[in-house]
Amino acid sequence: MTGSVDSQTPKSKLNKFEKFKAEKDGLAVQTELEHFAKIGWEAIDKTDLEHRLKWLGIFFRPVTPGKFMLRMRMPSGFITSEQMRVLAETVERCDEGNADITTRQNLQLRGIKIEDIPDIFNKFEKVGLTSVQSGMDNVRNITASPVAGIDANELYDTRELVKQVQDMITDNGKGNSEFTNLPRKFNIAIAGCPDNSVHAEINDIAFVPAYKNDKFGFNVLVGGFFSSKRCESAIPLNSWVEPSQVVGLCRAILEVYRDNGLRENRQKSRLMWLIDEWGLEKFRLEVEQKLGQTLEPEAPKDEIIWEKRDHIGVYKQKQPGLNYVGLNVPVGRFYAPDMFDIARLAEDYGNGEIRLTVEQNVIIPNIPDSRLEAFLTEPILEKFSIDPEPLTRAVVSCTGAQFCKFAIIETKNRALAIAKELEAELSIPKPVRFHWTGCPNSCGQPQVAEIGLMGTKARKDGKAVDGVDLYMGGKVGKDAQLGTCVQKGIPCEDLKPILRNLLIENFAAQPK
Ligand code: SRM
Ligand code: SF4
Repeated sequence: MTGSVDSQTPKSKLNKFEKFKAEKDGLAVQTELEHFAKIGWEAIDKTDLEHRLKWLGIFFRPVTPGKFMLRMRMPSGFITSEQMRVLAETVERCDEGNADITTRQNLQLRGIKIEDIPDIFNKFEKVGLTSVQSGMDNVRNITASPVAGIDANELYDTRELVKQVQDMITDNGKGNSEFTNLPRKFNIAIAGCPDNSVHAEINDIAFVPAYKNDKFGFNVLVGGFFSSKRCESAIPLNSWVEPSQVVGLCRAILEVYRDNGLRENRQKSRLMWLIDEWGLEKFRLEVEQKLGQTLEPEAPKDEIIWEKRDHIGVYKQKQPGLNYVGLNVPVGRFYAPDMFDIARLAEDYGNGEIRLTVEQNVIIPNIPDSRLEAFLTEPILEKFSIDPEPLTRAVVSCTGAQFCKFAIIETKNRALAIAKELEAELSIPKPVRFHWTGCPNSCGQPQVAEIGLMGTKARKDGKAVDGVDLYMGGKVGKDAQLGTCVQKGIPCEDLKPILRNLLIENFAAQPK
């Protein structure tokens, strides 16, 4: 069955998204781009404009009508200097253009005009970039260790595997209608390192490293997700696979989900809801049937034995004489000159590779020992520090009200400003993972943070004001667990003293 709606849900019960997908597949707008560019955004059919274009990674932004967002695909967060330059040129030609590193190791460009899209896509194709299937009911950017292939401690270099999974899902970036009508969005992560640098636990499918009889493979976790109604950690599928089985297993799980996932209520459509309805055993059996083979029945102990690293600073690579340097990009925000500069650094000092992290930072690898000193004197390191203050270092923020219509509050500027104010008042002995998200969709993952803030409306002096719910206790890396909401409805203007006390009482901060 290709891109089909499950047979159990009667047509009358399908939600409006299912109805418009059944009328015309999202990917169909691929052949209409030239036409859209000619007629301009105001004349585009509303469903095509607001929804179907997202199948190509083109997001209409009601907050900035006419200025679109382009969400790329960057498997493992890898990008070359040549690709970065093309993205920089794209942003440069936009009015107030910028780009954000996302919480899935990816880039989103802003300020794009629909009339420029055909030309932009031609340029993307020439350098091997794609934005296909990056929004709506598709598989999102596939995350993996940002230091795959260069990390002295990695257990498996996941780069090729991640690329193969993306190529399978997108038909090598061309778009693949087999997987463009899932019941909902879908996240995949593949970890090859001992520190779980991908937040495996919050993905619909996660592969985590594990040895069986001295052979390397992955334990498989399924069903992790965040939504405004429910947040769940992924659960073990109780199976172990060899690397060569990963692509096939992803395909089998996606097919089972596509053909059987719940399509009535979008709040109950993510993979975990199907697992709940069926039970894990039936789910596993259905996956085995698609796969045409049984899965190894027991998962060994996994190899996630480290605390999570943030990769900021200078590190020796497994290749003798080479180093990688992680730069802190505050809240992931780039402008065109930053992107050109990062591309130049990657070429002048490394081999042109650039890598992005789920903490919204950037890594330049392959810098020889002999070039390191010169690299560290580059002016851009004043903006993107290799040794930032402890809160700035660990701030992650979703897009928020500047560009997102779901946002209840502004996040990025607020997150940075408050981090800086607290750093001015306190000596904080080590980084505190500090995540901000503008609404309960949790794109900024407050549940994985030590201190997480979720935008809400609060009441102050009888008035509705910008506020946050406070999350604490998120643990990442070894024994990862989700944090929970500990205080609701704090007016943003009252937040600083609360955070100050928390940092003193729970994180050994000292007043300066
Ligand atoms: Fe997200 C919807 C931004 C990671 C859960 N997310 C949105 C939209 C597309 C809504 C919209 O159309 O405005 C946001 C676009 C705003 C904009 O203009 O930038 C948006 N999500 C983001 C990004 C850019 C946040 C960031 O600043 O880094 C991240 C893009 C990742 C990427 O490269 O693809 C992003 N979103 C996440 C994550 C985190 C993750 O994957 O680790 C989550 C929670 C994990 C999960 O999905 O299970 C997340 N986003 C959502 C949801 C809730 C999903 C649900 O099942 O209910 C929505 C709303 C929806 O899909 O209906 C959403
Ligand atoms: Fe928008 Fe909410 Fe996601 Fe932030 S968490 S990007 S405000 S949908």
